[in-house]
Amino acid sequence: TSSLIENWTPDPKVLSIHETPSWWNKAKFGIFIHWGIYSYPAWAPSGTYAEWYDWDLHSPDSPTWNHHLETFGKDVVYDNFIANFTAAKFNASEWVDLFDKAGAKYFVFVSKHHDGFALFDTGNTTHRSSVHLGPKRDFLSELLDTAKRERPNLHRGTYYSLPEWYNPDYAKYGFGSWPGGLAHNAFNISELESYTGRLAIDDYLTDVQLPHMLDLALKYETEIMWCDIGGSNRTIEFAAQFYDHAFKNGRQVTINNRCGAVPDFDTPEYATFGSTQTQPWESSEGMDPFSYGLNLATQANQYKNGTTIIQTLVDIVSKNGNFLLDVGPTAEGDCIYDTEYWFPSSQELQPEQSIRFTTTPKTFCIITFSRPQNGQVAIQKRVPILQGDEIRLLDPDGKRHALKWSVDNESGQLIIDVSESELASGRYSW
Ligand code: FUL
Repeated sequence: TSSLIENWTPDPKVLSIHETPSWWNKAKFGIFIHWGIYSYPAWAPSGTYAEWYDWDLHSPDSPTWNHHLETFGKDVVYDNFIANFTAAKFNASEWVDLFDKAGAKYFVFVSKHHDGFALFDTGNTTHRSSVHLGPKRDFLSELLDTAKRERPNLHRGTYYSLPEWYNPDYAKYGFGSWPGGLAHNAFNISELESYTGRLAIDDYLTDVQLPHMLDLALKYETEIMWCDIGGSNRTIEFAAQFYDHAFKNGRQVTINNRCGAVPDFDTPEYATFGSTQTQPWESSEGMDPFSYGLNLATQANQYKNGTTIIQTLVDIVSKNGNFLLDVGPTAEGDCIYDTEYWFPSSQELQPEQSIRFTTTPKTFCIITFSRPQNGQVAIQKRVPILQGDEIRLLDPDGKRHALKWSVDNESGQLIIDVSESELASGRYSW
């Protein structure tokens, strides 16, 4: 693939030929981790992101503002929560073990969100990090080193927010309605005073953003640069060095579409496409109905259950996408990894039946979301099954059951008889 080209130059035309590596195309399922200062207050009104706590705190009389006053009082500012972010129980081995058991092939760790608090060593660009403040630990290196050592097949990615909401050094690049450090918080305490860990620098892009991104790529050796927001950036310079370094070290890496330039893949958020896409894409969402960061206001029964998660994964994979889930579910099945989407897609065939298809060079996979009625699975249109092919039930324990099947000559409908299978006996739960 294009990842194998050497001598990348900071030229958008050259960089635009880069594409997602084959490991990423095959991986299908990843875990996204939103974790930071916001994990302590961990609160948002239903339907909004809890990792936006500090933003919502700047909106007088908002639900978050009122919640904050009642819970913590007006003298507590967001940066006071750095002391509460102790991460005392963090154990990188347990995390990578859980990702692996959940069936994930990669993970994306939020290394710095819009609040500007980094979970990696920001050296002397800023001291607003978990290495300089609070727990005094480099969580990114703990996680990536452990994954490299203990789960070498698990690919490692980093989310990085290009802008920072309240960093005064970002102000001149102000992005949309983002104040870039000019705002005061809801209690009228100057963020200039409370933006802990900021050092004197000349230019945010040159002295903070680009060095951070290069550190993530060259020192921490991230395999996915998952930027957020875009806006002003030095991504062209970054990408050339990122790809060159990876090539020299025999690795294949990728960047998403939020770095402001030269994207490899799209990133719909809490959303999926209605049909197959020929461009690579990855949909992300939390297990929470509408938050990536932990939201204590969400009830346990509101979280997505295993069935929903697996059906979302199957739906996305059948349309040529990857699924990046914000916490760890259990997922099984070898009709997911290393597969390709089948064109024409399942959706154009039988939306009402909730049947999805994926393929490998040797196998055509038919996945149904609901228990077959009358002991039969009926596929309305022609699918690539030929006389002499065997259709088998895929069993999570690895056993294989051959099923009887026939094709109606006139309609071309494929009828699979599942009446004598474990599928009909109810051993599978839906
Ligand atoms: C968005 C952010 O604003 C959200 O908080 C979250 O990180 C999501 C993945 O990207 O743009």
